[in-house]
Amino acid sequence: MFCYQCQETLRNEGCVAQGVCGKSPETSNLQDLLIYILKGISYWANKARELDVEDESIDLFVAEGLFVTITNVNFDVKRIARYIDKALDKRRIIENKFKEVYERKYNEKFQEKVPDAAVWNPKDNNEDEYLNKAVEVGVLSESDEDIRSLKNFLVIGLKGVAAYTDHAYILKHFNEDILAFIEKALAETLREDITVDELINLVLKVGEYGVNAMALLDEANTSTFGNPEITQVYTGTYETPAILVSGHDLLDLYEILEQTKGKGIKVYTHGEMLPANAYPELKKYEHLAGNFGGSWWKQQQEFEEFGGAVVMTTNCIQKPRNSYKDRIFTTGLVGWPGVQHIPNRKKNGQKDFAPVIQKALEIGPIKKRDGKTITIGFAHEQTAKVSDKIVEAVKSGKITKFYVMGGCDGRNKDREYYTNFAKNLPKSSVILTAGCAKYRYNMLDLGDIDGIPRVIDAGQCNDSYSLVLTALKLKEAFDLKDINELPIEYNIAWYEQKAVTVLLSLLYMGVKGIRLGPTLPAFLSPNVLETVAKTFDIKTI
Ligand code: FSO
Ligand code: SF4
Repeated sequence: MFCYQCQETLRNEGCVAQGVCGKSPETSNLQDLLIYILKGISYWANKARELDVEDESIDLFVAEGLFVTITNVNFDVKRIARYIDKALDKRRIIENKFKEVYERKYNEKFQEKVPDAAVWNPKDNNEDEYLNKAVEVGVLSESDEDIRSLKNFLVIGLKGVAAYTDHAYILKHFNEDILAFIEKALAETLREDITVDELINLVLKVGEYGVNAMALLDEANTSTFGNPEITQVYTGTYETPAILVSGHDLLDLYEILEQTKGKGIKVYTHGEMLPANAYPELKKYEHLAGNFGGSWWKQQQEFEEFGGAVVMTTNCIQKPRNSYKDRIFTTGLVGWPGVQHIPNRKKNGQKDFAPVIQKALEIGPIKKRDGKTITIGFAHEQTAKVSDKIVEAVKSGKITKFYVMGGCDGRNKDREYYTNFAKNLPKSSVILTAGCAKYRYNMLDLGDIDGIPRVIDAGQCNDSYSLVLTALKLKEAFDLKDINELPIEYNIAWYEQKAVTVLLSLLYMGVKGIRLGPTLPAFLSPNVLETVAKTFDIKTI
């Protein structure tokens, strides 16, 4: 295996024998092969699109396949192997569709030279063959360091676009253009003659589609669950049966809330699900009782302590301890070998969370714990409502600076920097945050400025889109030409690939001078890093 897609990669070089995240070499290699076949699907899907043939279910499958390979989503070798089976089927379907139309149109067979990813097939679909092929097609199979770096930068950025788009599709909000771009970019990585400049342009284009994907998801979330409202969230627990829901999938939480109505169960959010408490159509459920715990990397201890049933809806799952292995469930694209999985919804139906509910009732009341209350819900609509107040506070000098501190949290010791940074900011500054990075400072009691909290929490990492809208509104309010003239500094923490997409989206919006930490991505070769740093004035922490 060789994997260097996340911030915790070994020695900031690459995981080679076992992932720091817990990924086994088999899982890692099969994920490489899955991506390879997704590129093959994309090759045919692009060709087909040129002849006006489209199959949105295949395009969506490509996005899902990428999502499966994001850090801490799926560790289950068997499930990844089944995704590869499916990918080969899908590839066959789109290849045949394309060839049929081609032959009809040109009256001859399609005879171009086709890349291996578009034609490779195992002899009898067995996992050993998959594993043998996988070692040929991993990250290091590209020999040129800069091309390798850029191709991986591209695929990593696409993973975030794919995840956000998939979330929106689950809520029935569609944008075929985004899926087409994902496939176009993936297919380009198969071109042997692709240049550094072409790849750089594609990487930057990911930022544009990152913004589109986040906008699509924002529309999907807000039109389904309403616009987030400023909300006080309790962080303690009550003595009742309980379910803790982690990850990013709001529809899963909604269905759990529906199915637990009147059953005496309280439902709590964890990690990136915290922002759900601010959506009107979710907060209306009285048994949505608050948030328990912090960011993903504390889950082993927190899930153990929690005591009730736990559902992981997306990333970031860690190896479940034996103490809670029988009361944790995965759903959607998440997988851990041996952990009970709640299957997907059937057409127009809900997922069946009965096994989770049964488990929560079987366990009975969890321990009562006291907790503090935190303020959330500052997505763009709410922030716009108080924008006059904010502008006023800036004009009068009560607010001197904004710090955008979104992104991810992680285990790295150096991340204490973010807590200290937040603590030591002048009292006249305001932090704008989104993503699980917020857990480094959202319980610090940093106070408020004339009623404006000093930590403005827009939501999940994808709600960084909200922060960008807020910045654009401020630019308008102050009648500035350039977003970089605002009194805003960007200090972004990254861990997994969605944060890379967010970073590229900020660059696309024209933001310069971003600080990125706690370390710079290992997948950037020295030359690529120099180019990106120079062009966008990216700095370290
Ligand atoms: Fe965090 Fe994990 Fe939202 Fe990520 S829970 S690290 S960027 O998956 O998605 O912020
Ligand atoms: Fe290593 Fe991160 Fe890859 Fe896991 S996802 S194997 S920790 S680089």
